Amino acid sequence: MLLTSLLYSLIVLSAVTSDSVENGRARPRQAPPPSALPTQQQQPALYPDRSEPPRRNIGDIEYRLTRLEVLLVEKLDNIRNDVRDVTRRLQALEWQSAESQATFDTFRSDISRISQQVSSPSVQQQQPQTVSPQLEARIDNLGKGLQLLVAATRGLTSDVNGLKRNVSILANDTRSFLAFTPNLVTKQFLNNGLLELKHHQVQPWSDNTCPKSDISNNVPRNCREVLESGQRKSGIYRIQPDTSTKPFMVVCDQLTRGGGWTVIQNRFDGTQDFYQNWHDYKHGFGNLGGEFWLGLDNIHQLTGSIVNELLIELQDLDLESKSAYYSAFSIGSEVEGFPLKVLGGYSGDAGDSLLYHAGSRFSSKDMDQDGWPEGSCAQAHGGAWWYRSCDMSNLNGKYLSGQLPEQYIYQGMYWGEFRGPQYSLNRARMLVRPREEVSHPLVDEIFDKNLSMPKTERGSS
Ligand SMILES: [Ca+2]
Repeated sequence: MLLTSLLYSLIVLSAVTSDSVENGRARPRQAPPPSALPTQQQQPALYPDRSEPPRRNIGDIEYRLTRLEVLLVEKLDNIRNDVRDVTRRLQALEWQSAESQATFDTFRSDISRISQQVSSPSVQQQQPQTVSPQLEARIDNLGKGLQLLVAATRGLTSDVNGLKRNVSILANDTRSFLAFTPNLVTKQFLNNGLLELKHHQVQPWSDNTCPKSDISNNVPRNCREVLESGQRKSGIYRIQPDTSTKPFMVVCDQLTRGGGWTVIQNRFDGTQDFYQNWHDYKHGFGNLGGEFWLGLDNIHQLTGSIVNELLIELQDLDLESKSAYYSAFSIGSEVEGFPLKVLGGYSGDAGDSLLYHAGSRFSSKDMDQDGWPEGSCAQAHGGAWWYRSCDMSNLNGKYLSGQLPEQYIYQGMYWGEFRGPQYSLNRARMLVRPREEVSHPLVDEIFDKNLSMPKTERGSS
């Protein structure tokens, strides 16, 4: 019965998707192959009701995703508890079995001793009348006890063997489940799908809700649109994302990796102090022609409603350059704490030192939203970042240049996987760009079945 419940747990888990919960840290996942995707029949709850407004559906899907994640964690805990329970029982049974074997051996030696006494001629001759019935009764009792013991031992042995079999089946199931896990649809993938959905929803509604950007002044929404409009030179441009109430200036990089990048952070000589307060990090600071931080509000406008990719370029004092690329990147709103809400799969040669921060809210020296209850990571490490408790990267840290004394560890503008936390880099640049349209059977299915949005309208504007 125990095994049945465990297998049931595994089956339930197979229907649930989530990031790995190992070490409490999220891991990036590649989008699964189409064959590994659950069919619509397996996950009907993910598809919102066609009659409801799309935005409410997205909220509903997000809510369900969170619930699925919670369910997964609970199920994993249950499985761990069950495995512990089975192991305990197994040990108890083995101990009982050994004890029974010992008792059995004692009985056997008792019987053989008594048998010798009975068969001994001297005993038979000396007390043939009185001893014989007592001994017979005792032998009889011992024999019965022995039979019971043998039966009990056999039962115990078969129980132990059965349990061993169950445990080995469970171990196999767990192994195959873990092997299958990477193929499941991940929460990350669904989040990307949701962001994509939001992106697509903007167009049919823009006539009513966002007429300013598209119709009145025709300002490009991001550097990618600047590039598509024929502006192929890198430089400062005016853009206005759909959700922004007014246009703002940004630096567009139209050369790197095909161009279309909006630079959100740039540091290369230390002239701009980055140890700023919340207000500055929210609105941005510095000089677009030099070192600057674009501002969390603007970064949220750029990445909050369409799927962006993130490119981080780094250089050390030996002028060795490395980069880290993340296939998806989104910053939540101020109300949410400007969290690093979405971070897609990493690639590059700098190493991944940002995934650790995924999901964390942004903290500055005067706004502690980190995961360190006893102190402020921003104050301790001299920066402002999506600190957890605390960091594996700190690109808004102090501009200290090169290898640092022990007491400055974690405080420089560092990237853990590149030169470690005791090395302050020479250059750092962060760029975002709307991603090419995501095409995936699941996303397509969500569009086709629930939005009833003609495909021809999607590519327009
Ligand atoms: Ca804290």
